[in-house]
Amino acid sequence: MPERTLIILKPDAVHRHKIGQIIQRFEEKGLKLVAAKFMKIPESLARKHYAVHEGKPFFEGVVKYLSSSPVLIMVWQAEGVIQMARKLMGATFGYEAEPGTIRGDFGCSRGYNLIHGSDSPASAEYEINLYFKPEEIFDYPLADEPYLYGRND
Ligand code: IDP
Ligand code: MG
Repeated sequence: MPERTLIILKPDAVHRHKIGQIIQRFEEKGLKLVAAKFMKIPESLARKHYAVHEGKPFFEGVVKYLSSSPVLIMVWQAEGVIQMARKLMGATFGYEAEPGTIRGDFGCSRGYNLIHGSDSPASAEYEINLYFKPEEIFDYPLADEPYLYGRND
């Protein structure tokens, strides 16, 4: 199975009406959406999501941020999708993210940064399992897959 990554459009993306523009970047890239869910993440689940950051000075703040308001949670699939999504997102905060990236184009805050994306295959697996049951994820052939993912050699 091709690689999968967990993407969350965080509360500020929803409040700032950026959902459509952000999803457009993933679609334009040719990545495949295989699951989606709009929900308010309970604080206990946000703590599990950011467990790797427990004890850091920003931990309580980021848990509060993620669980403060509904978010759009998605799984995107493609070979190499984890790194591709991280490149589309840009550096952690908009004030330092490159123009052309989601965080670089849509914000300059040092706190609110619009989007979460898994940073490794292990964290992708952990994070996808936090939000989705296997039967909530749908793989299917895209009509343009031979052109999107194919080689001609
Ligand atoms: P990432 O989202 O680019 O992977 P991480 O270092 O994994 O960045 O941090 C997770 C989240 O925690 C960030 O997206 C951001 O919302 C928040 N965060 C990280 N570092 C800081 C900080 O120094 N101050 C405030 N919030 C932070
Ligand atoms: Mg991270």
